[in-house]
Amino acid sequence: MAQAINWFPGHMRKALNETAEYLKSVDMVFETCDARIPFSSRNPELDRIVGKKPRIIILNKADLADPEKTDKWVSYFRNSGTVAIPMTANQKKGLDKLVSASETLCSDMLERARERGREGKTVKVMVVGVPNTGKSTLINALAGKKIAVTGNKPGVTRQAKWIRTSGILDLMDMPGVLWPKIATRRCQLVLTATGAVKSEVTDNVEVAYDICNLLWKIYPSLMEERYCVDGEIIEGQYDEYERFLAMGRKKGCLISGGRVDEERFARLLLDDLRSGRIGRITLESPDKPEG
Ligand SMILES: Nc1nc2c(ncn2[C@@H]2O[C@H](COP(=O)(O)OP(=O)(O)OP(=O)(O)O)[C@@H](O)[C@H]2O)c(=O)[nH]1
Ligand SMILES: [Mg+2]
Repeated sequence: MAQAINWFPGHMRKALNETAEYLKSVDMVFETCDARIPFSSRNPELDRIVGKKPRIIILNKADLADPEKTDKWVSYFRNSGTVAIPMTANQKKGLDKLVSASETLCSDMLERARERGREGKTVKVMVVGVPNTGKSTLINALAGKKIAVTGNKPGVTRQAKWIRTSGILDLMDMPGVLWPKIATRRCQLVLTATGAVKSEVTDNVEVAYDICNLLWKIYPSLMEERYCVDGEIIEGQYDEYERFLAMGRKKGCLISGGRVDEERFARLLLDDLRSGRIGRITLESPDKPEG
């Protein structure tokens, strides 16, 4: 990305400090990540802070991800000793599995509480993760009502907030956080393209162009289907920039003189990707996490 992006604004540092502080008073952590990028959407700073506290990884937005790769990620996490559950929080899919996995993970604690006569002991869960991965949506789904504010952009939740459910879980909604040094350009790209970074601070054309090239490598047939109805744009026939322009032309993103409106096409492509119109895609595999 050409311009300098502050990946870690002040409110995220504050939220990360609060995570460390509040962690002491919770029993368990739900860490949401984006099922399309389970590697890049896990925050190493959060991982360090959460440490050995019982946690469940939630592969959210599973409806947008490639199901075969999601299965591979679940096995990968299982083999490394962590429970991971695919979820589509906005359709309430995966909730039962999550609740029963939480009960299993906290069964000793609940048993000890029962022995001491505390039948109604709840499990206190802190919900953390990078921005826009569906933390607040998940909490609303578990609570069965819209209490937490949600939104189709990163940075919606700004303050920690406890939300009770009618079941055994009490949930703390946390603001989404990134980390100061996002090591690779690829990681920056996929976080931006999937919507974890504010689009106002990024260059849409640059992000769309780079993600477009990546998608052509990983999912050529989905790209061909969505953008080249008559098979005119075939990989190899154009160089990458010509292909990008040809796709824009095909979608009718033109300005006077017949030139391609790159900004308009970039927004269209990013919107297609974020809303699943290209198809179910996962940009990272456990055996090759960085693609
Ligand atoms: N397709 C899809 N969209 C989802 C899913 N879960 C949440 N969303 C959408 O993702 C967007 C972000 O959801 P939020 O719950 O606000 O995300 P958040 O993690 O709380 O975001 P911050 O508070 O900004 O960190 C909203 O538009 C939700 O409707 C899902 O499983 N699938
Ligand atoms: Mg939120």
